[in-house]
Amino acid sequence: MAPTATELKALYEQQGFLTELPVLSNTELQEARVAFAQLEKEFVGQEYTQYSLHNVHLKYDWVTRLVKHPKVLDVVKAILGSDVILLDSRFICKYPTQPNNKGQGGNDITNDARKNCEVEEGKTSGHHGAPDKALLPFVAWHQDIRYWGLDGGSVLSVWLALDDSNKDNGALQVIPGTHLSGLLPHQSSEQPGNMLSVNQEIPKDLVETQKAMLCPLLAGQMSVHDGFLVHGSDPNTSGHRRCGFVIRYIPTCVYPIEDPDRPRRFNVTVVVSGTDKFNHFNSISDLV
Ligand SMILES: O=C(O)CCC(=O)C(=O)O
Repeated sequence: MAPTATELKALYEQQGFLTELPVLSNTELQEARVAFAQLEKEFVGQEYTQYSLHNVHLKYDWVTRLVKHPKVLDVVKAILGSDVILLDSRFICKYPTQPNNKGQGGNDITNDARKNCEVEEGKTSGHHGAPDKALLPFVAWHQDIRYWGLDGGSVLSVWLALDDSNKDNGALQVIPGTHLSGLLPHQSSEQPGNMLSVNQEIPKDLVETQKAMLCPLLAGQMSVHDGFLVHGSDPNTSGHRRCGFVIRYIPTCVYPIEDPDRPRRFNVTVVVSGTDKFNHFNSISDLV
């Protein structure tokens, strides 16, 4: 039996995340994967599609449908309440670094990926033709709230899988319960390959990696996590793409902090459920 909204909220508040939540039907998943493959053709080169497809829900109807998907919003509302703002969205794609002989459509290693691996190999001491893991894209341990600079509540991130996501292709990892630890210090990562926009990471001695939990997903499922939850992900060392669509939502009571070191701009906020009594953001009127 599917958990009730109250059960989902209680579990989220206890662990700081939920995982393996079903969202897309087979047809919806297929549509999304075909449409994403189209974007990969349009924006030739993985440099772009791995992290730069940012807020494209404003441009493509199929992405708009994802950020407003009833199964996504049902979970978001169960946790945040009925008045919800969509803050941001981004595709995060880790491309294969090994050949995939099975041939699985969008998951196939592309010629670009092969070329990238060869370039990396040339630079590294990787042996047996394998790229050096230390140079591959990964996501350093961090808390989303540090990046967003919000107060009065937290941000909720949805991680919606377009591909199966597992240990080998670098699924999301979380440290359960850390959403209750408050804001931890962040620094610039010294390890090359951190995909995060401002290269932030929590110093290693503050992360209890022995408590880390992998969140594998089947394509079409999502996980959700709290902005204070410590999370990250390892490189993709497999022959399969790992593409996720990350959507950030906030309750309308949340507001931006004044941070002279890094002023933030919130240009695309939009109320996706209920009403906004607070008007902390200059939200756009609606999505198409
Ligand atoms: O895609 C990943 O591996 C990390 C995603 C992430 O950091 C996030 O959703 O906040």
